[in-house]
Amino acid sequence: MTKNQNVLSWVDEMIELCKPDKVVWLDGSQEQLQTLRDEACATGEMIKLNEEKLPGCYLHRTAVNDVARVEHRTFICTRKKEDAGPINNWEDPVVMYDRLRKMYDGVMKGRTMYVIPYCMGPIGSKLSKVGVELTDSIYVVLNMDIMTRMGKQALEHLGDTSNDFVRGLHSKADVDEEKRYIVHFPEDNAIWSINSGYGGNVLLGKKCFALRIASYQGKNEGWMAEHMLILGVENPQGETKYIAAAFPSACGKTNLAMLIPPEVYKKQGYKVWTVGDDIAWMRIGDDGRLWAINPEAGFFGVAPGTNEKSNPNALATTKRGTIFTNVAHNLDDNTVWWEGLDKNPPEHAKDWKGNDWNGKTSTEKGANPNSRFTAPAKNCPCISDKFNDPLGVPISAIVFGGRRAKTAPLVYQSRSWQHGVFVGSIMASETTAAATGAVGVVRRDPMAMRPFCGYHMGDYFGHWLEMGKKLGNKAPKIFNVNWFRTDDEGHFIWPGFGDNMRVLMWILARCEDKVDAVETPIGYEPKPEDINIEGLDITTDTVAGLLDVDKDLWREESAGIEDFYKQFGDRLPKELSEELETLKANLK
Ligand code: SAT
Ligand code: MN
Repeated sequence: MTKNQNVLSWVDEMIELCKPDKVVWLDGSQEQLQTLRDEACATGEMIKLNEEKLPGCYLHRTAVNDVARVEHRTFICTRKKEDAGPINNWEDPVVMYDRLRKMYDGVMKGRTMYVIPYCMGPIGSKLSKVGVELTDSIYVVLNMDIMTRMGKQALEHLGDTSNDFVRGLHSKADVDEEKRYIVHFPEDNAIWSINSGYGGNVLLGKKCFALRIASYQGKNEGWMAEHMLILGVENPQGETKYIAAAFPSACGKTNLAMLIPPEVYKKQGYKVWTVGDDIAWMRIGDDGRLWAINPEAGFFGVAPGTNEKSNPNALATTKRGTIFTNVAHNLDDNTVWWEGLDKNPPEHAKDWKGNDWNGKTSTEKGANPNSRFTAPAKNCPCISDKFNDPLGVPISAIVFGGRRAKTAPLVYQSRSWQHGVFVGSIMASETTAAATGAVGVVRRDPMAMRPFCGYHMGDYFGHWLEMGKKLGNKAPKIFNVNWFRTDDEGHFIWPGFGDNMRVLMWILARCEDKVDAVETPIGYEPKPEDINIEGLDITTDTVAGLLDVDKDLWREESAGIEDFYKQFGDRLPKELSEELETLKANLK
């Protein structure tokens, strides 16, 4: 399928190591994929769902011990320890290769090795990059088919001589969590993953390549790989402005990316278009502005809570050609169900573990809280017509956000790019089910990249500052939002979902200099009356409350930031310490 010797000799080397019985190169053809789907159904790896109700859809269950990313078993193996930074797990690459080689030795005996060439980003785009994943899992092959542009086209994009591709090796091995490793060798363009079958650990194009390896490449090559959705807001005159927004996993990126405008905006003719829901690759274009592509071709979205009201576009996207993972299986009509889909759980069902489950009487959950759908972007009713554009889209605003019950206001704007980098660097959020570990604990998650930055986080902040210098006055404006403030009873105050557009409208008005702001100790905020609440049953006073900056809480916050910053030592850019000093002074 290719004459590229770099690819061929590396695949040969890995065959020699893993010793598969058979090797199959994925060409991307429907015939080949259908053969694999049929085979996965025959072995029980996947279940074919109701062809009338969910055409081309399948259900898969992972091992019970294998339902989320494993941050404590994820490594960045740079030659020098300090290059991985204080937040990443590190091991000497020589030691790690040695340890892993022993584990991969003969691991595919009796199995087939699938060779998946794939392209992250539109075929033919200068922003796109190629990877090759070797795996012994058909589930991985079929997910990669949805999430990337895969097959022959990717090898054609790479060409016959290039060596610029990411070498990904994956084996489920025994799915032994004690021996699970998700390992990145950024200096070798390589990812080795073993003993998992869960999405973020094994779909190597996604977090492993498109964030960890790509963030490292971006630093060296002068571009950015970010954990961001990309959406376009089209005004009634037909002009579209694009926003990139970073939120930690399972904090609503997919919902924001696909939002349905509230009636006030819909009736005026506003529309929202989705470019991406998880990852943005951004470069400075010939015009000096920041341009972004979504490197992925599908959505790997959280199923629970997705419904006709919260995200009708995502729901529509999952109606065909979708793989569901760890949701409940409705045996009456061979469809799927998850908590928050509707108020009518099936009585005759299997839960995500495959046990008999009655949704009406059981106290157990039917779907795992981190159950997922893998759905083709082209199914999405609001997919942007720029989705496949090799140039990407120009970004007007960058938005950071997290899940914070108090502290962070509904929205504020940074005073400058430098201050914006500070705002991103101090992001904090309550943890979710997307990674193993306790849920609901506040942790610092700079730019939502804490689990995904492939090098020293201090250098990463430095790279952001560099990009700002290059962008100059063409830099996007930077904002922070928080949809998750709660009242004394713990209820969310802001309605969220589609109504978040009301905040995006203020953000875009700021980018176009069409609305004033008030200066606060933490940055610029809207006047409460400038957030449009027409049609909502909250008042301007509620908005004022949501915008309130509690100086005591922020003084605690700045102490927390100071602590957090300490670990970066002299690799923390001095600009950020200056910003922290300014914040402390403003709070006096
Ligand atoms: O599991 S993934 O890492 O692919 C999804 C996420 O956690 O954002
Ligand atoms: Mn994500």
